[in-house]
Amino acid sequence: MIKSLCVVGLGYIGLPTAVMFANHKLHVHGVDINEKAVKMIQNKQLHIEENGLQIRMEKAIDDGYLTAGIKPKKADVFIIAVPSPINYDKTANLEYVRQATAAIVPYLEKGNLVILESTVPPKTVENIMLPELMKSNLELGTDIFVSHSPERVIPGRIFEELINNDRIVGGINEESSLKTKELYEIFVKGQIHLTDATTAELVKVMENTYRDVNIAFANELAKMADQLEVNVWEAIKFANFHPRVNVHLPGPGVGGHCIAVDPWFLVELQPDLAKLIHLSRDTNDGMPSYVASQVQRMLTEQNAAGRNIAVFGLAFKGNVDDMRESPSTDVIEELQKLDLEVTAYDPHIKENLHPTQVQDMKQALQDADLLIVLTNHDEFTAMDPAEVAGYMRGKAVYDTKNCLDRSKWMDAGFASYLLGNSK
Ligand code: SAJ
Repeated sequence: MIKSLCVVGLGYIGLPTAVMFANHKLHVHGVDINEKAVKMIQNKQLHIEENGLQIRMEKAIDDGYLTAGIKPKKADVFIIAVPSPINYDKTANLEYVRQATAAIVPYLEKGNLVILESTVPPKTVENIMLPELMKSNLELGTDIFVSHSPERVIPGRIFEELINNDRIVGGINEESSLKTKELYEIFVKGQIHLTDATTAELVKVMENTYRDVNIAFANELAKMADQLEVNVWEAIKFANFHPRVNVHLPGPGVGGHCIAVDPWFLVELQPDLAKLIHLSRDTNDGMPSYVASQVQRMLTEQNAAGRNIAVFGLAFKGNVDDMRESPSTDVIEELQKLDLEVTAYDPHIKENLHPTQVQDMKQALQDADLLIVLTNHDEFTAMDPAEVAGYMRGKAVYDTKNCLDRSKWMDAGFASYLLGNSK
């Protein structure tokens, strides 16, 4: 019977997972090296935003099922949910995973289960975790059990997806898989599929890579459609009516800490084989420069009075407050390389996290010769073109997410451009 849990890493995945188990009456101790985050949690404050997290965390703490600290404690089960980013040279940084594994070794006892939830390159459990766990002098697979069960939730809907998504469990042996399944069955309503650790590692990375390759395909089609003067959004919509076709959507690039990162794990592991994957990464990473070159073309076409660009959208996708790996940062850099003057605005990023950022929409639009929309926030879709026109110098708008109603903008006198439609 599992009674206690130690969760290492209290970020976007670890904290909701810890809270979820605590809400199901398991005694959970959460651990993080970030002392400020730990203090905040101890005071029932959140250091990350997630729907439903505040109320669930308060209940877990008030009921006495959740504690937080900077050091692990003995428990029946250890879950590791730490970051696994890429370095500047696109190689995997597995230091957090190694350090978190090393940190729990002194607390391990016979019968314990250790689960890695972080997304990692195939063979990480085998090559990084197991050598650390062996230092406990406990027999792997008989004294202690080990598995990889990658998180697959989307920020904003974490609790819903934690409960309802299917889960992959890859143990180092069958007993490890079965014990992990028993744990997640406490709250998971989706199916739990059992496999080995390396397969589970590949499955998770494969899912995000599938999306990246598919988006690269859509981006390539968008560039082709620009030249063909076809509306790619309409073409994709029609193609997707076919029962076996699911083309994703183009955009100014791919952001976030998952889809723009995980394919590199495969490229690093098998560079001679992961050719399509590498090309897709390069295609998506090339979108900011393509978008900037289009802006340049539009300014010339419009005989623009100046070179001021209002950039709307700094978050990596619509309706989130997360700027990690956002393509907007790259678009701005590319615009600046063309000697364009950028003022950026994002109603979801409430602190100025970018040097070009202002908090006021009117200020961002002041004297702008062109407005470019990079993120499909609801606030942008709802903008009134007549009001926007009142603040700008030029009347040109470039929508890279197909989130504006073009006829409304044209009625308000705008030259309305759309990525993947040339015009
Ligand atoms: N994007 C496009 N075109 C599309 C879809 C997305 O350009 O058709 C862009 C978005 O604008 C954004 C980026 O891709 O910049 C990534 O956004 P996303 O919504 O596709 O994914 P994430 O990064 O928020 O979450 C993904 C999810 N993975 C899959 O859907 C396969 C999530 O389930 C994972 O748990 C998460 O990665 C993770 O943690 O790995």
